[in-house]
Amino acid sequence: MTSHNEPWGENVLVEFDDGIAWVTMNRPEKRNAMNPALNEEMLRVVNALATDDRCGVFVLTGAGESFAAGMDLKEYFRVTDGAPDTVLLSVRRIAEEWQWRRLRDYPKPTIAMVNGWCFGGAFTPMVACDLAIAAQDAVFGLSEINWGILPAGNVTKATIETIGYRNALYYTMTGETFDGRKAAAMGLVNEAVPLERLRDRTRELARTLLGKNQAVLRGAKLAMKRVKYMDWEVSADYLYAKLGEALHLGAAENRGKAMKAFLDDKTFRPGVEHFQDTK
Ligand code: ACO
Ligand code: V55
Repeated sequence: MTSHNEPWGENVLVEFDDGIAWVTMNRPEKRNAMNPALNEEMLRVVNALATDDRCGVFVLTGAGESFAAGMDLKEYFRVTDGAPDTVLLSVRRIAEEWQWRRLRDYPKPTIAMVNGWCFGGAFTPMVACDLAIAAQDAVFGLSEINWGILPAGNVTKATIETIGYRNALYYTMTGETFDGRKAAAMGLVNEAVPLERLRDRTRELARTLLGKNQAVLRGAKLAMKRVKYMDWEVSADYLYAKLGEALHLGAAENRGKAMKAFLDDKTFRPGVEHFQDTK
Protein backbone atom coordinates (compact mmCIF):
# COMPACT_ATOMS: atom_id res chain seq x y z
CA MET A 1 0.00 0.00 0.00
CA THR A 2 1.63 3.26 -1.11
CA SER A 3 0.60 6.60 0.32
CA HIS A 4 0.06 9.50 -2.02
CA ASN A 5 -0.99 12.33 0.27
CA GLU A 6 1.98 12.48 2.59
CA PRO A 7 4.27 15.45 3.26
CA TRP A 8 7.18 14.14 1.20
CA GLY A 9 7.92 14.16 -2.50
CA GLU A 10 9.28 12.15 -5.38
CA ASN A 11 12.82 11.57 -4.10
CA VAL A 12 11.69 9.23 -1.33
CA LEU A 13 9.09 6.46 -1.55
CA VAL A 14 7.31 5.23 1.56
CA GLU A 15 5.26 2.03 1.61
CA PHE A 16 3.50 0.72 4.69
CA ASP A 17 3.20 -3.03 4.87
CA ASP A 18 1.79 -4.58 8.04
CA GLY A 19 3.91 -2.63 10.53
CA ILE A 20 6.94 -2.24 8.28
CA ALA A 21 7.70 1.12 6.67
CA TRP A 22 9.78 0.55 3.53
CA VAL A 23 11.58 3.84 2.92
CA THR A 24 13.26 3.98 -0.47
CA MET A 25 15.71 6.63 -1.59
CA ASN A 26 14.43 7.26 -5.09
CA ARG A 27 16.79 8.83 -7.61
CA PRO A 28 17.68 5.62 -9.42
CA GLU A 29 18.92 7.42 -12.54
CA LYS A 30 21.49 9.11 -10.25
CA ARG A 31 22.13 5.90 -8.29
CA ASN A 32 20.26 7.54 -5.35
CA ALA A 33 23.02 10.06 -4.80
CA MET A 34 21.81 12.10 -1.85
CA ASN A 35 21.20 15.67 -3.05
CA PRO A 36 19.64 18.50 -1.01
CA ALA A 37 16.12 17.68 -2.26
CA LEU A 38 16.40 14.01 -1.25
CA ASN A 39 17.92 14.91 2.10
CA GLU A 40 15.13 17.37 2.88
CA GLU A 41 12.52 14.73 2.06
CA MET A 42 14.35 12.11 4.08
CA LEU A 43 14.40 14.43 7.08
CA ARG A 44 10.63 14.93 6.76
CA VAL A 45 10.06 11.17 6.41
CA VAL A 46 12.25 10.31 9.39
CA ASN A 47 10.51 12.94 11.52
CA ALA A 48 7.02 11.91 10.46
CA LEU A 49 7.46 8.14 10.85
CA ALA A 50 8.95 8.47 14.35
CA THR A 51 5.40 9.00 15.64
CA ASP A 52 3.41 7.22 12.91
CA ASP A 53 1.79 3.99 14.10
CA ARG A 54 2.01 2.53 10.60
CA CYS A 55 5.77 2.41 11.11
CA GLY A 56 6.72 -0.28 13.62
CA VAL A 57 10.05 -1.00 11.94
CA PHE A 58 11.81 1.47 9.65
CA VAL A 59 13.59 -0.10 6.66
CA LEU A 60 15.93 2.09 4.62
CA THR A 61 16.78 1.03 1.06
CA GLY A 62 17.39 2.37 -2.44
CA ALA A 63 15.54 2.21 -5.74
CA GLY A 64 17.01 0.25 -8.64
CA GLU A 65 20.54 -1.11 -8.58
CA SER A 66 21.88 1.21 -5.88
CA PHE A 67 21.45 1.72 -2.14
CA ALA A 68 23.01 5.18 -2.42
CA ALA A 69 26.04 6.45 -4.33
CA GLY A 70 26.93 8.76 -1.43
CA MET A 71 26.43 12.49 -1.34
CA ASP A 72 25.57 14.16 -4.64
CA LEU A 73 28.95 15.36 -5.83
CA LYS A 74 27.48 17.93 -8.18
CA GLU A 75 24.92 19.53 -5.91
CA TYR A 76 26.90 19.36 -2.67
CA PHE A 77 30.53 19.60 -3.65
CA ARG A 78 30.85 21.28 -7.04
CA VAL A 79 28.05 23.78 -6.51
CA THR A 80 29.17 24.69 -3.00
CA ASP A 81 32.92 24.85 -3.69
CA GLY A 82 33.97 28.25 -2.45
CA ALA A 83 30.51 28.97 -1.03
CA PRO A 84 30.31 30.81 2.26
CA ASP A 85 30.28 28.82 5.47
CA THR A 86 26.63 29.65 6.06
CA VAL A 87 25.62 27.84 2.85
CA LEU A 88 27.76 24.83 3.65
CA LEU A 89 26.47 24.64 7.19
CA SER A 90 22.80 24.92 6.23
CA VAL A 91 22.88 22.32 3.44
CA ARG A 92 25.04 19.88 5.36
CA ARG A 93 23.01 20.40 8.51
CA ILE A 94 19.89 19.00 6.84
CA ALA A 95 21.86 15.99 5.62
CA GLU A 96 23.36 15.11 8.99
CA GLU A 97 20.08 15.74 10.76
CA TRP A 98 18.52 12.61 9.30
CA GLN A 99 21.61 10.64 8.31
CA TRP A 100 22.72 10.12 11.89
CA ARG A 101 21.42 12.60 14.44
CA ARG A 102 17.79 11.40 14.26
CA LEU A 103 18.32 7.94 12.80
CA ARG A 104 20.92 6.74 15.28
CA ASP A 105 18.60 7.27 18.24
CA TYR A 106 15.40 6.48 16.37
CA PRO A 107 12.52 5.41 18.62
CA LYS A 108 11.62 2.54 16.25
CA PRO A 109 13.91 -0.33 15.26
CA THR A 110 15.70 0.42 11.98
CA ILE A 111 17.15 -1.87 9.31
CA ALA A 112 19.32 -0.83 6.37
CA MET A 113 18.57 -3.09 3.39
CA VAL A 114 21.63 -2.62 1.19
CA ASN A 115 20.50 -3.65 -2.28
CA GLY A 116 23.45 -2.36 -4.32
CA TRP A 117 26.07 0.44 -4.53
CA CYS A 118 26.88 1.94 -1.16
CA PHE A 119 29.53 4.67 -1.26
CA GLY A 120 30.98 7.28 1.03
CA GLY A 121 28.22 9.36 2.56
CA ALA A 122 25.81 6.41 2.33
CA PHE A 123 27.78 4.70 5.11
CA THR A 124 26.43 7.26 7.58
CA PRO A 125 22.69 6.42 7.45
CA MET A 126 23.49 2.74 6.79
CA VAL A 127 25.52 2.48 10.01
CA ALA A 128 23.08 4.72 11.90
CA CYS A 129 20.45 2.02 11.35
CA ASP A 130 20.40 -0.57 14.13
CA LEU A 131 20.78 -3.56 11.82
CA ALA A 132 21.82 -4.06 8.21
CA ILE A 133 21.28 -6.81 5.65
CA ALA A 134 23.12 -6.60 2.34
CA ALA A 135 22.89 -8.32 -0.99
CA GLN A 136 25.95 -10.55 -1.34
CA ASP A 137 27.02 -8.71 -4.47
CA ALA A 138 26.31 -5.18 -3.22
CA VAL A 139 29.41 -3.03 -3.68
CA PHE A 140 30.68 -0.83 -0.85
CA GLY A 141 33.43 1.75 -0.99
CA LEU A 142 34.92 4.73 0.77
CA SER A 143 35.62 6.52 -2.47
CA GLU A 144 36.35 9.91 -0.95
CA ILE A 145 40.10 9.41 -1.27
CA ASN A 146 39.63 8.69 -4.99
CA TRP A 147 38.38 12.15 -5.77
CA GLY A 148 39.92 14.39 -3.17
CA ILE A 149 38.24 14.58 0.22
CA LEU A 150 38.46 12.70 3.49
CA PRO A 151 35.33 10.91 4.71
CA ALA A 152 33.47 13.60 6.62
CA GLY A 153 29.75 13.79 7.36
CA ASN A 154 30.60 11.30 10.12
CA VAL A 155 31.49 8.61 7.58
CA THR A 156 34.82 8.10 9.36
CA LYS A 157 33.00 7.75 12.68
CA ALA A 158 30.56 5.23 11.19
CA THR A 159 33.49 3.29 9.73
CA ILE A 160 35.59 3.00 12.88
CA GLU A 161 32.48 2.04 14.86
CA THR A 162 31.88 -0.96 12.64
CA ILE A 163 34.85 -2.47 10.80
CA GLY A 164 37.78 -2.16 13.22
CA TYR A 165 40.97 -0.12 13.14
CA ARG A 166 42.93 -1.90 10.40
CA ASN A 167 39.98 -2.41 8.05
CA ALA A 168 38.81 1.16 8.60
CA LEU A 169 42.22 2.59 7.74
CA TYR A 170 42.69 0.19 4.83
CA TYR A 171 39.45 1.02 3.02
CA THR A 172 39.64 4.71 3.85
CA MET A 173 43.22 5.02 2.58
CA THR A 174 42.92 2.84 -0.53
CA GLY A 175 39.35 3.55 -1.66
CA GLU A 176 39.13 -0.12 -2.70
CA THR A 177 35.63 -1.55 -2.97
CA PHE A 178 34.35 -4.69 -1.20
CA ASP A 179 31.22 -6.77 -1.56
CA GLY A 180 28.34 -7.67 0.73
CA ARG A 181 30.00 -10.91 1.86
CA LYS A 182 33.10 -9.03 2.96
CA ALA A 183 30.89 -6.38 4.61
CA ALA A 184 29.26 -9.15 6.65
CA ALA A 185 32.61 -10.75 7.51
CA MET A 186 33.89 -7.40 8.83
CA GLY A 187 30.70 -6.67 10.78
CA LEU A 188 29.61 -3.69 8.68
CA VAL A 189 26.32 -5.50 8.08
CA ASN A 190 24.72 -8.34 10.02
CA GLU A 191 24.51 -10.69 7.08
CA ALA A 192 24.66 -10.92 3.32
CA VAL A 193 22.09 -12.85 1.30
CA PRO A 194 21.48 -13.36 -2.43
CA LEU A 195 19.71 -10.33 -3.90
CA GLU A 196 16.58 -12.36 -4.67
CA ARG A 197 16.22 -13.18 -0.96
CA LEU A 198 17.05 -9.72 0.35
CA ARG A 199 13.53 -8.38 0.77
CA ASP A 200 12.14 -11.60 2.29
CA ARG A 201 14.99 -11.88 4.76
CA THR A 202 14.59 -8.23 5.73
CA ARG A 203 10.84 -8.70 6.16
CA GLU A 204 11.44 -11.78 8.32
CA LEU A 205 13.86 -9.84 10.54
CA ALA A 206 11.44 -6.91 10.78
CA ARG A 207 8.63 -9.25 11.80
CA THR A 208 10.81 -10.74 14.55
CA LEU A 209 11.36 -7.21 15.91
CA LEU A 210 7.65 -6.36 15.63
CA GLY A 211 6.91 -9.32 17.90
CA LYS A 212 8.92 -7.92 20.83
CA ASN A 213 7.79 -5.60 23.57
CA GLN A 214 8.48 -2.21 22.00
CA ALA A 215 9.35 -0.36 25.22
CA VAL A 216 11.97 -2.97 26.08
CA LEU A 217 13.30 -3.08 22.53
CA ARG A 218 13.74 0.70 22.45
CA GLY A 219 15.51 0.71 25.82
CA ALA A 220 17.80 -2.13 24.75
CA LYS A 221 18.90 -0.52 21.50
CA LEU A 222 19.40 2.97 22.91
CA ALA A 223 21.32 1.55 25.86
CA MET A 224 23.71 -0.22 23.46
CA LYS A 225 24.50 3.07 21.74
CA ARG A 226 24.98 4.92 25.04
CA VAL A 227 27.00 2.51 27.18
CA LYS A 228 29.68 2.24 24.52
CA TYR A 229 30.95 5.62 25.72
CA MET A 230 30.48 5.11 29.47
CA ASP A 231 32.73 3.64 32.11
CA TRP A 232 31.54 0.48 33.90
CA GLU A 233 30.23 2.27 36.98
CA VAL A 234 28.11 4.79 35.08
CA SER A 235 27.00 2.10 32.65
CA ALA A 236 25.77 -0.17 35.45
CA ASP A 237 23.70 2.62 37.00
CA TYR A 238 22.41 3.76 33.62
CA LEU A 239 21.26 0.25 32.67
CA TYR A 240 19.30 -0.15 35.92
CA ALA A 241 17.66 3.20 35.24
CA LYS A 242 16.81 2.15 31.67
CA LEU A 243 15.37 -1.10 32.97
CA GLY A 244 13.15 0.84 35.35
CA GLU A 245 12.10 3.16 32.55
CA ALA A 246 10.99 0.28 30.32
CA LEU A 247 8.96 -1.21 33.19
CA HIS A 248 7.39 2.18 33.75
CA LEU A 249 6.53 2.38 30.04
CA GLY A 250 4.50 -0.80 30.15
CA ALA A 251 6.88 -3.75 30.02
CA ALA A 252 5.86 -5.03 33.46
CA GLU A 253 2.64 -6.77 32.47
CA ASN A 254 4.27 -8.58 29.58
CA ARG A 255 7.18 -9.61 31.76
CA GLY A 256 4.91 -10.91 34.52
CA LYS A 257 3.01 -13.09 32.08
CA ALA A 258 6.22 -14.43 30.60
CA MET A 259 7.57 -15.31 34.06
CA LYS A 260 4.31 -17.08 34.94
CA ALA A 261 4.34 -19.04 31.69
CA PHE A 262 7.89 -20.22 32.38
CA LEU A 263 8.00 -20.68 36.16
CA ASP A 264 4.42 -21.77 36.93
CA ASP A 265 2.61 -23.01 33.81
CA LYS A 266 5.76 -24.39 32.17
CA THR A 267 4.34 -23.58 28.74
CA PHE A 268 7.25 -21.39 27.61
CA ARG A 269 11.05 -21.60 27.63
CA PRO A 270 12.60 -18.10 27.28
CA GLY A 271 15.97 -19.41 26.16
CA VAL A 272 14.66 -20.86 22.95
CA GLU A 273 11.43 -19.06 22.04
CA HIS A 274 9.74 -15.68 22.12
CA PHE A 275 6.88 -15.05 24.55
CA GLN A 276 3.69 -14.32 22.63
CA ASP A 277 1.20 -12.43 24.77
CA THR A 278 -2.10 -13.86 23.55
CA LYS A 279 -4.24 -11.89 26.05
N1 ACO B 1 26.83 12.38 -7.16
C1 ACO B 1 26.26 12.89 -8.24
N2 ACO B 1 25.88 12.17 -9.30
C2 ACO B 1 26.07 10.84 -9.23
C3 ACO B 1 26.65 10.22 -8.12
C4 ACO B 1 27.04 11.05 -7.03
N3 ACO B 1 27.57 10.55 -5.91
N4 ACO B 1 26.72 8.90 -8.37
C5 ACO B 1 26.19 8.70 -9.57
N5 ACO B 1 25.78 9.87 -10.12
C6 ACO B 1 25.17 10.11 -11.41
C7 ACO B 1 26.16 10.13 -12.58
O1 ACO B 1 26.76 11.42 -12.68
C8 ACO B 1 25.26 9.81 -13.72
O2 ACO B 1 24.53 10.96 -14.06
P1 ACO B 1 24.08 11.25 -15.62
O3 ACO B 1 23.28 10.07 -16.03
O4 ACO B 1 23.31 12.50 -15.52
O5 ACO B 1 25.36 11.35 -16.37
C9 ACO B 1 24.29 8.80 -13.13
O6 ACO B 1 24.32 9.02 -11.72
C10 ACO B 1 24.64 7.37 -13.39
O7 ACO B 1 25.99 7.17 -13.02
P2 ACO B 1 26.98 6.21 -13.82
O8 ACO B 1 28.35 6.48 -13.32
O9 ACO B 1 26.72 6.35 -15.29
O10 ACO B 1 26.39 4.79 -13.34
P3 ACO B 1 27.13 3.36 -13.26
O11 ACO B 1 26.03 2.40 -12.95
O12 ACO B 1 27.99 3.13 -14.44
O13 ACO B 1 28.10 3.48 -11.99
C11 ACO B 1 28.59 4.13 -9.72
C12 ACO B 1 27.54 3.56 -10.69
C13 ACO B 1 29.76 3.13 -9.58
C14 ACO B 1 27.86 4.28 -8.37
C15 ACO B 1 29.15 5.46 -10.23
O14 ACO B 1 28.04 6.32 -10.57
C16 ACO B 1 29.98 6.20 -9.22
O15 ACO B 1 31.15 5.92 -9.09
N6 ACO B 1 29.35 7.17 -8.48
C17 ACO B 1 30.06 7.93 -7.50
C18 ACO B 1 30.21 7.16 -6.19
C19 ACO B 1 30.95 8.02 -5.20
O16 ACO B 1 32.15 8.10 -5.24
N7 ACO B 1 30.19 8.73 -4.35
C20 ACO B 1 30.70 9.75 -3.50
C21 ACO B 1 31.17 9.18 -2.19
S1 ACO B 1 31.94 10.43 -1.21
C22 ACO B 1 30.66 11.27 -0.48
O17 ACO B 1 29.55 10.79 -0.42
C23 ACO B 1 30.93 12.58 0.17
C1 V55 C 1 30.92 13.45 3.30
C2 V55 C 1 29.68 12.97 3.67
C3 V55 C 1 28.71 13.82 4.14
C4 V55 C 1 29.01 15.19 4.24
C5 V55 C 1 30.25 15.67 3.87
O1 V55 C 1 32.04 11.43 3.03
C6 V55 C 1 31.20 14.78 3.41
C7 V55 C 1 31.95 12.58 2.80
C8 V55 C 1 27.29 12.08 4.77
O2 V55 C 1 27.48 13.42 4.53
O3 V55 C 1 28.04 16.01 4.71
